[in-house]
Amino acid sequence: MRVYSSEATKLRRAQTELHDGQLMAPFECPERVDLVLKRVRETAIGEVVAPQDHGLEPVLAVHDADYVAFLGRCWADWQAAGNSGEAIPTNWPARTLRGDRIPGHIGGQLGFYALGGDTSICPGTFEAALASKDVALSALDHTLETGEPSFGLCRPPGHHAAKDQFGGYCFFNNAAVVAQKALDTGLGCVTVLDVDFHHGNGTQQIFYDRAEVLTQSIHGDPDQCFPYYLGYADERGEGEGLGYNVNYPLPPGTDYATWAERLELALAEIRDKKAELLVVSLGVDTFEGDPISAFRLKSDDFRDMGRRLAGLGLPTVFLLEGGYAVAEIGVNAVNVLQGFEAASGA
Ligand code: OKP
Ligand code: ZN
Repeated sequence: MRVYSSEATKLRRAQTELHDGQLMAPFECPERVDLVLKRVRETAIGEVVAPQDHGLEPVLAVHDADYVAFLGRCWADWQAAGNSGEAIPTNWPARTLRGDRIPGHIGGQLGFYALGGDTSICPGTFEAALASKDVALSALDHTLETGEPSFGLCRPPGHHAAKDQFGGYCFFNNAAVVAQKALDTGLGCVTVLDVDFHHGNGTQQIFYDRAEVLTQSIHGDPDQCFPYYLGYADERGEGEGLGYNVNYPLPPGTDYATWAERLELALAEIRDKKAELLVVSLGVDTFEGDPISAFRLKSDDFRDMGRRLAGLGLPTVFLLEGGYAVAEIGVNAVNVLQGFEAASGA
């Protein structure tokens, strides 16, 4: 298996996260990259390669141009407005206000382009997000060229990022960028399977009315878990995309036996729709020790997850999403990759 990683993904080092009423040190920190990389090296799961610069075009294929431009200038504008702290949105075009105006003030723009207040923008954020999508796209290139599986050590993560909104620690939707790029190189049907604890709302939104990308997510029930306002079982896609989005919400406390039943349903759906490429949004925050999540997967369960994924026999790109039990994040992520390799005889 080929592994892609970039030092530039660590350029974002936010100081603040507004979490459950407290301003604290962010869970999504650059140390996550080093911990996964350390385990990748210990296990020699694959050669670690730096990504190629893929430019903005593949990002603009799934995100709005005004949103991308906003991310590029946000920190400078926030500073120019006289703010000393990090850029944290505090006001939104909520249901009783107008959603069709983009205010001139950076504070108003921040709320317009944010889907939550959990993700502070700081110096290096745009640069790290660019590096993260390059890691993802380079992993895709390798898998399309060789048929071998790849692992993109993406950071910041991507699955919460919508066409024109950041949040949930995500800026560019790496999995969506990769899926769209795969279609643009000639594939007919791609699937994104999101195994992160949190619903992949951004990926769902981006492909909701399209049949070329089957999007599925197994996650904490949004009735109880972030992102709260999307990820319910009755969201099945619309128009041509009807039937091409499947959500598997599960209650807090769910263990691997129950989780794996949903995984089997998702795998059957992928076979049924005849997907040609599997993109795994690989969050390992389903781990029992994760500080912000509530499933009960054990480290060995991640190996079994990899084994089941390999059963599809598809070209596969793994992209890191969440996982915040920093001591175990490397073991759990690499366990998925090892289980996959062992089962595919690669
Ligand atoms: C990012 B990823 C709930 C606050 C939710 C944001 C969680 C972002 C998760 N009290 N905070 O999917 O791992
Ligand atoms: Zn998550």
